[in-house]
Amino acid sequence: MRRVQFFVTRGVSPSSAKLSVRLPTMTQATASVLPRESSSPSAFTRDESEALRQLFAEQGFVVVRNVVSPEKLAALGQRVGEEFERQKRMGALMAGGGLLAGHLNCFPGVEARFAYDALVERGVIDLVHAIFPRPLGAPSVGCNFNLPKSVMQHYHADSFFTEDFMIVNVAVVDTDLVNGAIELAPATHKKFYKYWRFAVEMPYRRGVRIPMKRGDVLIRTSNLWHRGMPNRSSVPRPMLAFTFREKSKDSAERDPWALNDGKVMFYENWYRPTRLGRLRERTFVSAPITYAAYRFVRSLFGTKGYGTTP
Ligand SMILES: O=C(O)CCC(=O)C(=O)O
Ligand SMILES: [Fe+2]
Repeated sequence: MRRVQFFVTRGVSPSSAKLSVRLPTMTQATASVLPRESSSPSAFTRDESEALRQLFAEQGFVVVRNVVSPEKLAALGQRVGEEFERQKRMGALMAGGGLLAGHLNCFPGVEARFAYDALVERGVIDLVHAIFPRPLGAPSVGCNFNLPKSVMQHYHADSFFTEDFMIVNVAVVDTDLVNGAIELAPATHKKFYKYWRFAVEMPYRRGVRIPMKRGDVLIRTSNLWHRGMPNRSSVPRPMLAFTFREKSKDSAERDPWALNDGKVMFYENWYRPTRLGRLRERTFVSAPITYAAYRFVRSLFGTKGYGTTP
């Protein structure tokens, strides 16, 4: 299936001085660019918020520039990286679970709280609530930890279509085409694609890469198809991920920072750290076409083979 995974790479210009709303076309970058001065902690105006809401409805994501302190993020990235090295040395990491493909999940620890506070202060969290059609619960706190020499992920959505949620990514390092800026397929959140239909209709031909500076924010719906890209640099690429799901009546408020006693933790992403999981992961890393074909066939039958089911 990789044969048909041709994609277009386009940058996103951060140069616009004011809110620019660009709707998706074949030739333009589709990310909204909203640079904000670090000296102005104000939230969005009503007009800005409405414009971003509309843009989000159209393309399934928006980018807000320069939200979180780059200095604090640099220190956080350093700590998370050191913790990864320490756990690796001690043999404390799981076997597989994304380690072979180079895409891990992590909990960035309670020390990442300043990033969430900045999102609140700058009105990003209010915007997320304004965008989502139903009341949202407390956030979950996570992070993608992408290793040097990681491979290209297959295109996927992060949720089953009817169980969509909101994702707020914060770039912890400058992220570009070298260390693997995420690729998004704009507007693919509007339709329920099974993997085979996604492969046949090829909406990824309008795929866009989203380079981000440390402190920039990407807001996206879990229904938007996307893929993590190879990290060809020599250092890991961490990206914070705050996720917001629909508020459920019976769930008690939990402290999202209390996970693992507030300490940094690395855990599986996509592949299970089991024998079968490692087999699948090895198959994907060494023969992505075989694996994509497997997903294609699986998605033809029954309920398997959507975005998140490997
Ligand atoms: O690393 C990235 O840019 C995205 C990773 C991703 O989409 C995932 O692991 O689900
Ligand atoms: Fe994903």
